[in-house]
Amino acid sequence: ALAGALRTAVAQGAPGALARIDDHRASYDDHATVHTAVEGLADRGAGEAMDSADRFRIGSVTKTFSAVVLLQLAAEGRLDLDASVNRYLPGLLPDDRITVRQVLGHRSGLYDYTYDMFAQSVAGFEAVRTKVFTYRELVAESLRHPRTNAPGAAYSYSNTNFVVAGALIEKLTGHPVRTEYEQRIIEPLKLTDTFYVHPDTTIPGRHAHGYLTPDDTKAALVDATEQTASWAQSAGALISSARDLNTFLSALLGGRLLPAAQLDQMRQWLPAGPGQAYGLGLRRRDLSCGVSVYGHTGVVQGFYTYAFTSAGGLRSLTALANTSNNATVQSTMQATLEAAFCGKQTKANAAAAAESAAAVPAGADDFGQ
Ligand code: REX
Repeated sequence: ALAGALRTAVAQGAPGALARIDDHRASYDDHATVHTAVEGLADRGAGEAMDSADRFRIGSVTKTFSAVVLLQLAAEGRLDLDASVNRYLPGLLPDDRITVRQVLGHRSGLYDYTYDMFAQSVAGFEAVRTKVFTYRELVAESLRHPRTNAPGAAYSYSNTNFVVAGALIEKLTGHPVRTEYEQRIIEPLKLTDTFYVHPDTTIPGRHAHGYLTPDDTKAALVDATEQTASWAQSAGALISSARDLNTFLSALLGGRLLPAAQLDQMRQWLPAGPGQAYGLGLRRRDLSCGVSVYGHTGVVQGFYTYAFTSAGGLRSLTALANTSNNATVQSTMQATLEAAFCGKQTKANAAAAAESAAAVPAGADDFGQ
């Protein structure tokens, strides 16, 4: 089923696709069974096939890394989630009522500046490909628009929130976000494929190229691999691999990155569309078989990422298609979640799913395995 989803994505216009499942039996110390699938090309120019170890731009999966750093700072007593952002960054936001928790849960009402920036997908991308922004410049872009809601009143997904998160990390620690990602997550988990190179434009080592689909679908794909990703920074500029994202999410949901109290805060869910909920920098997807999975999606020019794990982190899936701005491919890639966590639909597992759905009311918190 996983390979079938990747084949469909390539038939629908992605040059290539990859997926990797890490499956632990009873505990993280078990040797994981690894399943991989690949389809199509990593590099159209060189005619190089996709490899499941290829690195790529993970887009908003970066938000989960940023949230982990801030929740560790909360655990250390250096940050109060319910304090005003302006307490730490005086004058950054136009409303003192906006809290850190609202920012991490996309409930601040701060407009997403990327709507304007990428209204025209290719021209918008080329205009920022080599630009370097400060956090304050990106927040200023957002503030040209009215807020989408009063602080805390509604969920409204916005990159601006995680630009604020990056500014908070740098203010509280006195270090660039890169140092905090490295010291708190990348080095302890030995994520040797994970890099924050901003404002450098290249992906180190063997990687998939990313191909942006123009709005005029008859036009040729645009190789968008090389960019500063400065428009995204702490909201979306990390580079990683399927192996590293699986390790990261297994560690997070397995309780090895945050104390229980902060992991619980991260999993305070609010509805975010049908079958979806958002915590703090963490998405929940409720699958057709009654299983819920935890992680994030990512979209940067040329790369669609899905990275999710089971409730206790024992089974993780990362899937990538190396195109973007192609809604058909994006929804096909969602099928990798169904394939990895629900498997082929049979009468037996449909019955098990119904039983599990009856035991856990929809939308209820489901901490633990
Ligand atoms: C920017 C435009 C997309 C992409 C964006 N990405 O906001 C963030 C992210 C970092 O990953 N968010 C997604 C471009 C939603 C997530 O959380 O999964 N689109 C493209 C356009 C549209 O240019 N005109 O598809 O490459």
